[in-house]
Parts: sequence; structure tokens; C-alpha cells
Amino acid sequence: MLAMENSEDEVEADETEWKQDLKDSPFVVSGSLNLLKTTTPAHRVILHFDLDCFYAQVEMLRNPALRDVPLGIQQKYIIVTCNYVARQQGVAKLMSVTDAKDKCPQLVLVKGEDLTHYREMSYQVTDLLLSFCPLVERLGFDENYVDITEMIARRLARTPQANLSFKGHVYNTASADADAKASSHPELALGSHVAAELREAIHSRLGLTGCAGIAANKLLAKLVSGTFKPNQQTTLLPESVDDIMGALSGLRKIPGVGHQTAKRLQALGLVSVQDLQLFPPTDLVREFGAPAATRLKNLSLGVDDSPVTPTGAPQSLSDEDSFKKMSSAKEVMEKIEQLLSSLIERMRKDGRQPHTFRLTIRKYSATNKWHSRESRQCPIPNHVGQKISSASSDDAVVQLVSVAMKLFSKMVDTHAAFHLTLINVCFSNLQTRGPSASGRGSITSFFVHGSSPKTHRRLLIGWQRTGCR
Ligand code: TTP
Ligand code: MG
Repeated sequence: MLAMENSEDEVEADETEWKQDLKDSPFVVSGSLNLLKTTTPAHRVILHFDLDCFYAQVEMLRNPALRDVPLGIQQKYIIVTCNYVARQQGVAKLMSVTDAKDKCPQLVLVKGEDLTHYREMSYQVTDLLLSFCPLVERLGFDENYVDITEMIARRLARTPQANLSFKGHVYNTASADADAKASSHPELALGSHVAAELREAIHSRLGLTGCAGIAANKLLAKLVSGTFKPNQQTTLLPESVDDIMGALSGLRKIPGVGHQTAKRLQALGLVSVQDLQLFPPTDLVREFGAPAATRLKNLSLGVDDSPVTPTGAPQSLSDEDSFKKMSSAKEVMEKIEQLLSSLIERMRKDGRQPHTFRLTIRKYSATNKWHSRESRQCPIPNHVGQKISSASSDDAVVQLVSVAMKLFSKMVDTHAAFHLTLINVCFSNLQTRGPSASGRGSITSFFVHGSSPKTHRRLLIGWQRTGCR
């Protein structure tokens, strides 16, 4: 019998694999809100890449006949994305299938619940960027940050200043005026050329188009990258920071300000970005504490010192499914078994051995849908862990289903009525298994070649992405 670790109070944020919210920045606060100390270079050049209609592009690559037709990617009864042909006809991301068909009766639908191909392509893009620069951070499936500060310093040393120009758009600047500004912002001007080269590499080697933002920090690069879509890029100059922050339609549009934070800000009477900019720092500290208050204040002003943190192989692998209602132990067990089968297959391809198993559920709650995830975890004994990463994975499924059901019974009284809307299974504490497995478990080995026959389902309804689009 396995020991169960109690994590009664653990309430998880949305862990959906293809998207991750921005992490908190490691600000160093010294006494007052205005004293932000930083060790980062004064002129950073950060690129943000966001692929165009990502799932739709992957499907169009797999089947070129889809390229010129309006295409929607369907998960359950939602269009999670659609190509730009469909967008021109009024279809939008997260529209219901019914509404999308009303807007565009010729819409071709492809099921997008199996994430295998999207995941593979996503890691190929990151790998390609990594081959140019070591500082690449993934943000979900189709976004990457790249810190090219050092590359730019080297290029700058050998570029005559008189030859500087911008590639692509410059935010709030007419193209006739942009190049005159290049000599005042040589790092960003060169950064725009590097962004264009990387976009071209992604296109020529992988066949994908995307947008890029070029700015002095991650926040601004992300905000500016979607200014012109699709397949375009935009540079943000320091003199336009106030404009871009002022143009945001609300606090939730600031990457890093999540639903909960926005609610707390709203309770303080803050709705617009300008409200937050002008709010007395001491009052903000009282509500959030100094580090979070500093971060919020800085974000509202377009200041973001957070580093681009290279993404290694994932720290955990998980799979989940959501549904309207699950209310019997039998259904729960079948769902867990299904999820575990596909997860174990992925784990086996990864090559590392997981040492912790976590089960997460979401109980139905009409009033508190943001806080309704609960989880329990336990160590995985070595003999089961070894089966996961070896050929005898069927045994592992059986043993882990039993473990999962024990964890489940710690959260749900199966003798009383219950109503679940999500189940997530997760392996973490992943360790390389000795010399023969060396080299696996790296980000590149995570590019799973060949498609898995298993399906990976996600339901993304009711979810709003953090960020500004
Ligand atoms: P996005 O970058 O938001 O969208 P996109 O790449 O499809 O389109 P855009 O050109 O506007 O950038 O999301 C990336 C992928 O994530 C998207 O192709 C499908 C998936 N996705 C979901 O699964 N659920 C969601 O709610 C959203 C918004 C996206
Ligand atoms: Mg995208």
C-alpha cells in the first residue's frame, strides 16, 4: 500500500498543458515601492513569438487541402481556433460550433482534442529557436520568449550605426518616420532584424507563420507582438510604452494579472490600467504585500524585470479531461484508466521515471468555478515507476488506477452524491533512469516523433487566456 501525502488545502490553478500564465517576477524590493533594484542589463532585447492560428496551421500542414478553406478546430462544442480564412468570414476563437456555423456555413471542422501533433510541433519551434539562442522560454504551446541581448551586443559592435533600420512595424510610428529613430534605438532596430530572421527560419524549416514583438522586456514584447496579425512583427520603442499600456482595455489585459488579482483590484475600485498606475502605493501594499504590490505597480507602467528563464524538459507530465457531469465511481475509474493509459505512453517515450503521482479533480460549483480544483498526491514505488517507463505499462495502469482511486476517496465520499467536472492525472518528480537513459528527458527528446494512438483531451470552455490580444 502506498503512503498518501495529504494536501488538503491544495487548490490548483488551471494547469492546462498548452498554456501557462506568466510567472511572478523576481523583483527585489527595498523598503518602498519605488525602489526596484535590478541586475539585468539596461538595454535588454526580448522577442516574443506567437504562432498564427496554431492548431489550424498544424492541421493545414498535415492536410494542405485545408489551407484555402475556412477551417475551425473543434474541442467538444467549441471552436478553440480557426484559420484566417474563417476569421475573415466572422468566425472567432472560442465561438460555439453553432455560432461559427451560423457565421460561416462552409466552415470545415477538424477535431482538435488529440494534442499530439500540436505538442510535437510546439517543441520543434522551441528547439529551432534554441538552435539560434540559448535563452528561450516557452509560454504555452505556441508562444516563446527569446532574450537576444547578448547576440545584439555582438552584432552592434560590427554594424555601422548609419545602416540601421527597422524590419516590420514600429508601434504607433509611421513607417516613413521609423528609420529616423533607428539610430536612437540601435538594439531594438537590430532586434527587429533578428526577429525577422527567426520568423523566416520557422517558416522555411517548419512551414509555420507567426507574429513577433520586439521590446525591452517580456511584458512589452508580448503586448506588442499581436499589434498586426497574422504573420507580422512590431517593435515597441520606449517612448511608446505609455501608449501601449494606456491602450489596454482593462487590468486583465496585462499579462500576469489573473482573474483573482483583477477581482481584488476591482474591490479596491481599480478597473483601468490608469487606475492602477495612479493608485497610492501604500494602499496597494496593504492589500497585496510589498513584493506583489511592486510587481503590479510596475506591470501597470510597462516595467518588467523578469528574466527569460530557459525552459528545460517539462517538470511534470499530465493529462486531463473535463465534462459536464461525472457522478459515479465507475465512470471515474474508467476515465482515470483512459487518461493514465495515454499519459503512461507519453511518459514511456519521455524516458524518465516519475516518482510522484497526483490526482486532481474539479467539483461542480455554480458559485466558485475558479477555486474548485482539489488534488492529492503520493509517491510512486520504484517497482511501479519502472513499469511505467518500460514495456509492461499495462501492469502500471492497473496499479496506478488503484492508487488513484485511493486518492480519489480522500477527496470524495463515493457513498454520497457527487458531481465532478474535471479529472487530471499527473506524473512529477521525473528522474533520469541511469546511464542508458542519458540524453532522454531533455527538451529535444520531448519531441515525440510519430503520433500516439492515444487521445489527449482537454476541454477549455470557460477559460480566458491571460494576455492581450
Ligand atoms: P492562441 O495563440 O490564443 O491562438 P491561435 O494561435 O490559434 O491564433 P492567433 O493567430 O490569434 O495567435 O492559442 C494557441 C492555440 O491554443 C490555439 O491554436 C488553440 C489553443 N487554444 C485552446 O486550446 N483553447 C483556448 O481557449 C485558446 C484561446 C487556444
Ligand atoms: Mg497564436
